[in-house]
Amino acid sequence: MSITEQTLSQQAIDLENKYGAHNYHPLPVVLSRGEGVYVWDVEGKKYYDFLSAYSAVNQGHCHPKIVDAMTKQAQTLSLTSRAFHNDMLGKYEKYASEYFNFDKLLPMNTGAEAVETALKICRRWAYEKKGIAENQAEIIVCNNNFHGRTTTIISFSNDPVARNNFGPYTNGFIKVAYDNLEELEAALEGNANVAGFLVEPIQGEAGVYVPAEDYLRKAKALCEKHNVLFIADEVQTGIARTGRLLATCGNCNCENKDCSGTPDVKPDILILGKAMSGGAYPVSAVLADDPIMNVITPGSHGSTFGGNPIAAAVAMAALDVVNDEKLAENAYVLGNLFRSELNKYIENSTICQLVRGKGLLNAIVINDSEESDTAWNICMRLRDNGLLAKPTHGNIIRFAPPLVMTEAELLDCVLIIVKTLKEFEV
Ligand code: IF1
Repeated sequence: MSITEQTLSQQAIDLENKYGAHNYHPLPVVLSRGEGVYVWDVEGKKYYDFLSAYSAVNQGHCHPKIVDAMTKQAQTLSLTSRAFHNDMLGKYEKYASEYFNFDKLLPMNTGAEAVETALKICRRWAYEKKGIAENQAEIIVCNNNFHGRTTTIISFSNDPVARNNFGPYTNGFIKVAYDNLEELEAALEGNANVAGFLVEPIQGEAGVYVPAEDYLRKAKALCEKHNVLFIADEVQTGIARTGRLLATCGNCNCENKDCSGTPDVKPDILILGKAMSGGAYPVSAVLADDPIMNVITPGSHGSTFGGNPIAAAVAMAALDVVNDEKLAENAYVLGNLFRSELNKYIENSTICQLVRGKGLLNAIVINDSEESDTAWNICMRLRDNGLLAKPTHGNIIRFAPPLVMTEAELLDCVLIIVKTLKEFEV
């Protein structure tokens, strides 16, 4: 790397530091191009992307079909607001509703907005359908959840970094332990004011925590028993990431061999974001059947950009790619390969304790305290060795490559990861 090239990266970092709010602590790498599973920095160095923009880029960077749909629509009609109809929205709503097997879709832009939308739908349903008294509705959430950054959503977070000094907080939430049916049942039992249960099928931010095999199905059954809406936040787990179209898999149209034996869980409200657009554009959505979605009436909810023609065109292309390229199946096969290959190394490793995950949403646990900087240092070395990943919660490193990866590429990545971990063995 020459001195002038070095300044390119540093210049970009300095600009962000001086003029940007300091709400992130990025790995020091400045990217300027992406294609498929690869990204390049401003110095031209090529990396495997093992974050995929937090699972937004499942279809790979700059997928030509998605880029093509986006540019064509951008040249035709970009935004009308919902004050008028546009000729793309209905097509997209039909396409996505059928794709995920729900009656209706409500379009938003970011994941947090979609979560907020689901909470509002749930509360309305509680008052207008379930008959809960005004302002008494409660929604059960899980400890260590991550659902976004709005004031209401952080109100039910227990992460002090996300929450502190942003009060006063929104009321009406009950916390239970994740992957714990007894606590869920206790919270439902004898409380007629519970309207919903909001859950991540796999907790991402908590460190890719996969619940017991029957947790979601039994949690859904408990919700049904108590007339409570089961709300699945699949912003991160959805769209083929975990080896199935959805981690809850209400209407699985992927072609996994293992799906037949696995019970389906159809959420009452499904929340999607991120990979709905393959990372090309902010597209999120809430899906539900008519008896629930129809509580939303004109003027009660909306968004200037939600359901705009570009978003509609992009999302249809992005969902097409998931089917055309069998991404759920690829994530399933490569995920199993990834964990089994890493486990061969972990058996005799002192630095890495464990790999866990589903499909291509995985994490390794580094054998050091949560406060140590070992995981960060490993990510810096992975970067030097051509692979980009980021620690979550101190000693955990998340691995979530684009789902368009080939087996040969995945094995190459395993070599890089193992080689890097070896440099940290004590
Ligand atoms: C950031 C984590 C991932 C999400 C679920 C809603 C949202 C997210 C299950 C909100 C967002 C992000 C946002 C990102 C970090 C990130 C993340 F590390 F925090 F946990 F993906 F793993 N529901 N997840 O995971 O979606 O409003 O951001 O579109 O930088 O905060 P959003």
